[in-house]
Amino acid sequence: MSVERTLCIIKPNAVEDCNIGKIITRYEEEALKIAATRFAKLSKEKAEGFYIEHKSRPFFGSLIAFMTSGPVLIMVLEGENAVEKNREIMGATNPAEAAENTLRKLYAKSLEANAVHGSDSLTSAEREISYFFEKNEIISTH
Ligand code: IDP
Ligand code: MG
Repeated sequence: MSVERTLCIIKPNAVEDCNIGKIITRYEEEALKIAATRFAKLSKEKAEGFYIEHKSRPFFGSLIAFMTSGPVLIMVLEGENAVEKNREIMGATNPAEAAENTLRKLYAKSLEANAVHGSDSLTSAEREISYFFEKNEIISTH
């Protein structure tokens, strides 16, 4: 295992429901530390670029409307095996299929409003981190 960085977004439903604190606490308990963060309301263009891989999917328009519906907390998380670890902590995309005690099981409202985003590979993590943060905004925790 090695120290990795992954991109996490606390999505609008979890911000609206005041679950930011509980979600960050969970990451800290699991040894994923914040290396960069920004509170933002995404523009349509920024959200579309972020989810570009899903552009042809039927849910794309609705997903962009949801992701721009309210503020989000964007974070770079750093720690051992961070990419896979965050996917485990988040749980399955569909909260109905997410394991007990995962963030999506605990805080999702629906398949779309599923509380958190996490990069799905190291390659995605690199793209997603540089999509939101300049190098000098990321502060190594290790
Ligand atoms: P992931 O977030 O677990 O990586 P992806 O397949 O990359 O899942 O989908 C990106 C996001 O799009 C999901 O987190 C969810 O918010 C939304 N989404 C995925 N599939 C559907 C769907 O079938 N209907 C509505 N929204 C969806
Ligand atoms: Mg994904």
